[in-house]
Amino acid sequence: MNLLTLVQAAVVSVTLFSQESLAFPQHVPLAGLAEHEVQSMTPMLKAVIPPSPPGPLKFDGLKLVDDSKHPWMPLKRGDLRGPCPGLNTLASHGYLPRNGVATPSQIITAVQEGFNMENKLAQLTTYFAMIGDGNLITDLVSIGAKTPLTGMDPPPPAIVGGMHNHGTFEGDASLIRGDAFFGDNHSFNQTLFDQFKEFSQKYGNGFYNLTVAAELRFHRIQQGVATNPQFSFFGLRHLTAYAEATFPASLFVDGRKQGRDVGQLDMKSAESFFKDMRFPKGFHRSSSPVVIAGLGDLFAAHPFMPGKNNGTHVDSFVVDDSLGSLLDVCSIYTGFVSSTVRTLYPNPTGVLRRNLELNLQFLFEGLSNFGCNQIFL
Ligand code: HEM
Ligand SMILES: *[C@@H]1O[C@H](CO)[C@@H](O)[C@H](O)[C@H]1NC(C)=O
Ligand SMILES: *[C@@H]1O[C@H](CO)[C@@H](O)[C@H](O)[C@H]1NC(C)=O
Ligand SMILES: *[C@@H]1O[C@H](CO)[C@@H](O)[C@H](O)[C@H]1NC(C)=O
Ligand SMILES: CC(=O)N[C@H]1CO[C@H](CO)[C@@H](O)[C@@H]1O
Repeated sequence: MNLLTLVQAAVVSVTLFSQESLAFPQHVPLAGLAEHEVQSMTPMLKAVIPPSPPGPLKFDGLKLVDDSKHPWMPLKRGDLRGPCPGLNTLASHGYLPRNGVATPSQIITAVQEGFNMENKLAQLTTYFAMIGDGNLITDLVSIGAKTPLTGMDPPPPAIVGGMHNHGTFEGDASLIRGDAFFGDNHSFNQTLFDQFKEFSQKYGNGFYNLTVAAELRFHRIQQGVATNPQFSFFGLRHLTAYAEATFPASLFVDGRKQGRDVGQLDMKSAESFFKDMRFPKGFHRSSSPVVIAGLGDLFAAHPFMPGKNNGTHVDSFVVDDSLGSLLDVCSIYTGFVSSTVRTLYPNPTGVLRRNLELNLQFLFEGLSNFGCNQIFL
């Protein structure tokens, strides 16, 4: 994003709407801004103290979630959707605000309620995204930057930022979305979805399961190395890329499935989530809280270490685990806080600093199962 333009736009909007600070989009990320840029934006932001994240569900069993209180609705002008098919679906059913802008607490509540994602996993994932892509002063993050709607007149406004910022959480080698290098890092890509179906046919007898996930995950990495000179598979992305590949086999499978059908996602349901951002009709969430299962097996099937192509040439991949690797989740956390966060927020002061510290605390608490050493700013 062009930071200068953003700050100039901010200054113009404060001049034009001096009584209306909320005219300025409150979810614009602050990551990557210089101290003076944050300062010129701060008066336009409604500062809050971020609350502690919600705990586990009271009832965490099987439940119809495609219910009458949460009807699917098509996108309206200005609604934001992004690279996560899970969050997109939750927004289109009203488990998240339908405009796609939410607080971390709303996201944690929604992924638990709608998909039965386990509490600590939800907390960890959400705060990685919030710290990387959200507005820490207002406690808001957008699940994407731009609505994928086409053919609207006038075209929807392009708002910078949110979860399809490239390189913080969103990254290369996604299963059904292209790499940012190719110009579109967020839209559903039919060619890639056809490949998803082809792999599900070949390795899963028509269903996506963890065997398919291992093969497709590896194949998308190889495609990136071979076609994208800027291919980056590094730090947090090493963990998220493998973790996300397991989600369709766990979170997108109807919780009523039993026996051999558990962990097998049919292609009609897959298309409903990925393409239409919609629960299959009558969808029931998982019958128990979902943790990342099978991550070790997925990696072991085709171990691929973190690293990058060199920026100018394909097939120039060099291993680089200086920001950690999923072999040790704590190393990813340490790399994220001590390097990524310090680069994104070079000199946080005032409310930004207080809120960053609180968000880092919530992130760390999300890791409580891993026994990592806490890193402070
Ligand atoms: C807990 C909060 C969550 C956050 C902050 C989050 C965020 C994201 C982001 C930023 C991406 C893009 C990464 C990339 O591929 O470049 C992503 C991908 C993905 N997410 Fe989520 N997500 C969350 C929960 C969920 C849930 C509950 C599900 C499933 C029900 C889910 C399923 C997926 C899948 C399958 C992908 C990979 C898409 C692909 O490879 O094309 N996520 N998520
Ligand atoms: C979808 O992905 C394929 C394979 O990476 C690519 O060739 C194509 O240009 C992409 N399509 C769009 C519409 O971005
Ligand atoms: C995936 O499906 C294939 C074909 O039915 C099967 O051989 C394999 O064991 C399944 N893998 C898992 C993890 O369920
Ligand atoms: C990238 O790698 C290629 C060989 O794979 C090399 O010719 C090129 O000079 C390298 N570029 C940089 C910027 O290191
Ligand atoms: C940095 C990057 O590549 N991000 C791009 C993601 O996709 C949107 C929409 O195409 C672009 O505006 C961003 O520049």
